[in-house]
Amino acid sequence: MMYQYLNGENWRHIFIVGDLHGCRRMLDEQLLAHHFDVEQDLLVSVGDLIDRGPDSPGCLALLNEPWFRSVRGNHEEMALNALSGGNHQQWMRNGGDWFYQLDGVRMIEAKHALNRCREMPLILHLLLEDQIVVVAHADYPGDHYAWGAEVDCAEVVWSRSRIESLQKGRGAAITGADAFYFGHTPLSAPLNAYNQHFIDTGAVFGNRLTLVQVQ
Ligand SMILES: [Mn+2]
Repeated sequence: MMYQYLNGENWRHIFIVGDLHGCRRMLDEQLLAHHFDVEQDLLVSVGDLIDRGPDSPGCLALLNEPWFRSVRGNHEEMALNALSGGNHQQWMRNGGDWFYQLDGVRMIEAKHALNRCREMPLILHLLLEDQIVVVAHADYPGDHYAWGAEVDCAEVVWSRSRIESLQKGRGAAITGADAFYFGHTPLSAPLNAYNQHFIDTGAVFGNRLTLVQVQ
């Protein structure tokens, strides 16, 4: 599934969180600090739940929570490739080593949890009262967004061309939606330019985990 549609009416507050990379405890602290209520609120992740940090299984467990949604990051993509008999080396070299160090039962559990990542959409379309918010891991390729439009999946989870242009002072709004939230590139502070918000603030590298409230 490439696109998933969410209607904000179903929740009180909606937050978007940057790349978790196994930092479950940091997330729980942030949720407390923001008075997140699992009965009424929704948390949306920009993807990369796993790898590099201390608790990838704890972050994968979020996929079982009714108050949680996530798009697919390149780390989920690498894990799914490896589990389908693809490239184990690529995932291991990029922080997937935690999986290979698990003992038998825990590895089987992790495999089940990782398989749930197959259901993750690449793009989340959030319909809020006064705006359309789009969430994807690395980029929405193209200068116009349209629900259901065919886009290059690899670019959605991997591309850094848009943020690199923005960092050089060359950017432009993406039409067709009001705001776009991306992760993927660790920054010292969120980068907000035009209608784009890059919110991976390198939690796993000892910096901060960014949580943004959009409703
Ligand atoms: Mn990434």
